[in-house]
Amino acid sequence: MASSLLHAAVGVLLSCCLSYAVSDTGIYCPTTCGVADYLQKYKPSVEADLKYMENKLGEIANLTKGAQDTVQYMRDQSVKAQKSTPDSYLKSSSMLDDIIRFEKSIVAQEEQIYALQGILESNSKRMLDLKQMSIQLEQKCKEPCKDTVEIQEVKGKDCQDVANKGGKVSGLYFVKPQQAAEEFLVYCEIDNFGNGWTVLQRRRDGSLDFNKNWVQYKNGFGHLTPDDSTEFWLGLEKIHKLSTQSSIPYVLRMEMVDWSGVRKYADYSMFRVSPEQDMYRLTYAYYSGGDAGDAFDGFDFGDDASDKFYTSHNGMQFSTPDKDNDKYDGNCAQQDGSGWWMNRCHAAHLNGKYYQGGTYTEKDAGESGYDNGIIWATWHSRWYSLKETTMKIIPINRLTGGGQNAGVKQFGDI
Ligand SMILES: [Ca+2]
Repeated sequence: MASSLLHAAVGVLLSCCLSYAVSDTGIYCPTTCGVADYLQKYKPSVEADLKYMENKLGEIANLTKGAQDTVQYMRDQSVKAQKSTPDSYLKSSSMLDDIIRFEKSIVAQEEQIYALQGILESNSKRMLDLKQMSIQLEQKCKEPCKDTVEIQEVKGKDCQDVANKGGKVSGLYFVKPQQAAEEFLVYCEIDNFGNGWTVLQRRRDGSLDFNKNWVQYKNGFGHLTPDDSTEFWLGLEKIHKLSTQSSIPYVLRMEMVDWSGVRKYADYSMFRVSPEQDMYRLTYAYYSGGDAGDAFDGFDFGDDASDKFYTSHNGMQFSTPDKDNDKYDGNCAQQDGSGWWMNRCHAAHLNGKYYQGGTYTEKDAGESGYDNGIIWATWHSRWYSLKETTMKIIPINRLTGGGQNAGVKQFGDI
């Protein structure tokens, strides 16, 4: 018990958290400091266990000592008896039998004593190991506690606010939108011009499965890292709180990289996501620029005259495999295995399935056979899945007067 707890504790302590999980419940995984606190909390009970074991070992040692004394006493008595017994009596067979039996029992007792001594030694060794581990842990816990994941100290209501308040580097920051009950962690992309982008979504390498349910899309999933190396969906509730907090509207920028390394973007002004009662509906005023084309406005795939109308996204509610809010008889999100502002179904789909290499087929798309990749139809075909994406927002006034280009340059740093 004591040893297994200690082993586990050492293991946890040494494998520190390198990133923050955006979990279903919105709880982040513990930091190194958190683990240290946990160890401190359980230290007294572990020490009590150790003390208890030490006492028990002491008792065993005493018992063994007692047995040794008894054997010694019996040996002494035997010698004495041999010396004081007349020869005639020794010849008596019954007396000899007694002595032989007596000697045998001494041998048996000695064997038991050896066995006990063996156990005692191995227990003492274990005790020593435990004590050493305990000392190691104590020293570790006395070291000044520093989180492995670096979180910047500046806070704000979004990343632009953070940048305005002196946040100079990209990384993890706590933000608290005006209507939010609690602050939460975000990745802020801050460039040399003082632009502070709040990142909502990140695809990099397909390491994160985007086939999630309503609650997961609501609360967010994946991991945030200070070096922006991991995939995540920040969560609709946070996106709603961020995008609707200010009288200054936001621009949503979709940044994408294809498998040839080409980077393109599309900007949408006055981006907002409505509250959950309205199923986190997407609205924006207009496509305000970019070289990736306006896929959010739908795309004429050539299948049907109404293609463009039914693949536009402005005004759509959010759908997940378990919550169908789309304009289709079936369930787009279920067919595609993703959450998105589905129409019937899409021309832009950045939460789609990750396909290594980009090109995929109806067969690859599985049972439904529909295009379910990471799609931006005004740039690449719907049977081409993009390599990297970023969805991020910034107050609209930052993009007037050259800020826009600065943002694109910043993207080149990845
Ligand atoms: Ca439907």
